[in-house]
Amino acid sequence: MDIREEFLTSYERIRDEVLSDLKSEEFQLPDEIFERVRFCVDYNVPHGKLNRGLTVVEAYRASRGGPPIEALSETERQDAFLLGWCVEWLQAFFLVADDVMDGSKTRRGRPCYYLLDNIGLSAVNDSLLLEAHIYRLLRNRFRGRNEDLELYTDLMELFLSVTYSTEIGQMLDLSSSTGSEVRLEDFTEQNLLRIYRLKTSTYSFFLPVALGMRLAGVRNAAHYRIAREVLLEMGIYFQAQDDFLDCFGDPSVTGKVGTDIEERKCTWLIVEAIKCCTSAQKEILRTCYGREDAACVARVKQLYHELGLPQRFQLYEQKMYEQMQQKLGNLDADFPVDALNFLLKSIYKRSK
Ligand code: GPP
Ligand code: MG
Ligand code: MG
Ligand code: MG
Repeated sequence: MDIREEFLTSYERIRDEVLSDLKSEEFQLPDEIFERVRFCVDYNVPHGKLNRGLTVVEAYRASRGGPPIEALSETERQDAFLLGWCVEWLQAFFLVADDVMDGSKTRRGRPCYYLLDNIGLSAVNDSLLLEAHIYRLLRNRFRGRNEDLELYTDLMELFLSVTYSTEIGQMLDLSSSTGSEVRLEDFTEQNLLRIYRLKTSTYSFFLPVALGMRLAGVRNAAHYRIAREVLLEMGIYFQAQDDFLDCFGDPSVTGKVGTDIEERKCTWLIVEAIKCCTSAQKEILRTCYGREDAACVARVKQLYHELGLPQRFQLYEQKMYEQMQQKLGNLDADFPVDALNFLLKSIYKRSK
């Protein structure tokens, strides 16, 4: 079994650990509600690409000097898998809530959770439940571990602080959609990078690697600082791809239909368009960007084509990839470099 398969196999046991809590004296849940929690978890947690979860495992292995997975003890493996799934749970929490906020229709090739019959806005509470599961799992597994007394609080601290960054990032992401008029002057590179760093890079890139490092016992603050710097940059590249795919990706591959133009989001594409458009083209953007109208959306996409954005994106992607490779090449050997390479490879030229 390879690591991905083994990681996937560990899912049901971890889910049952969360659910068994609900059968205890404390909750005494009726079967119907219990089944609903199970449905929420099964619908939202295990169907992604699993890059974030697997990165925890890879970062743990690399921080331990790169032993093959079979050389780790059962406890070591299960701890790394559990933390990997906690990141997937965090992702599920964010995506359920994000799809409500972005008015999205599909996710991972299926209807968004909030659009299912009998779910609706109770998806908001379900997203909060998914978040709470993370802290139940961490407590069950790590509280009071004698061989590393600070492990539990360090792990909680990481999840809490990263969640806070993401929520602030989401607030910035949503802020361009408010008001009746589009504010093209807000679509600057500086704003874009701040949104990317906060809403995506921190939880998708820094968190999985930091968890793996911490589980392996890395305590040197400078190591986390340097890893953070490289990882935040990788996340910027990743979110630029996400923005590109929102407009130009194939929904049958990405599993989601884009809403960024209608939702008036600050994206890589709009920032790039504003950098290179004429004042006449800018007027088209002022009239058409951020409108819930198919003809306006089509006009914006056409303009993106006229400005050669798909080609510009290819150049950007190549430049970022080379820059990242160089940065990884310059890292000290005692960094989890293999895990960072794994991450970079898994996102380079991605189509989903
Ligand atoms: C990605 O934005 C960012 C998130 C999913 C973080 C959401 C944060 C919350 C606090 C809810 P996106 O909207 O571009 O993602 P997608 O394209 O997958 O909808
Ligand atoms: Mg969003
Ligand atoms: Mg979204
Ligand atoms: Mg997106």
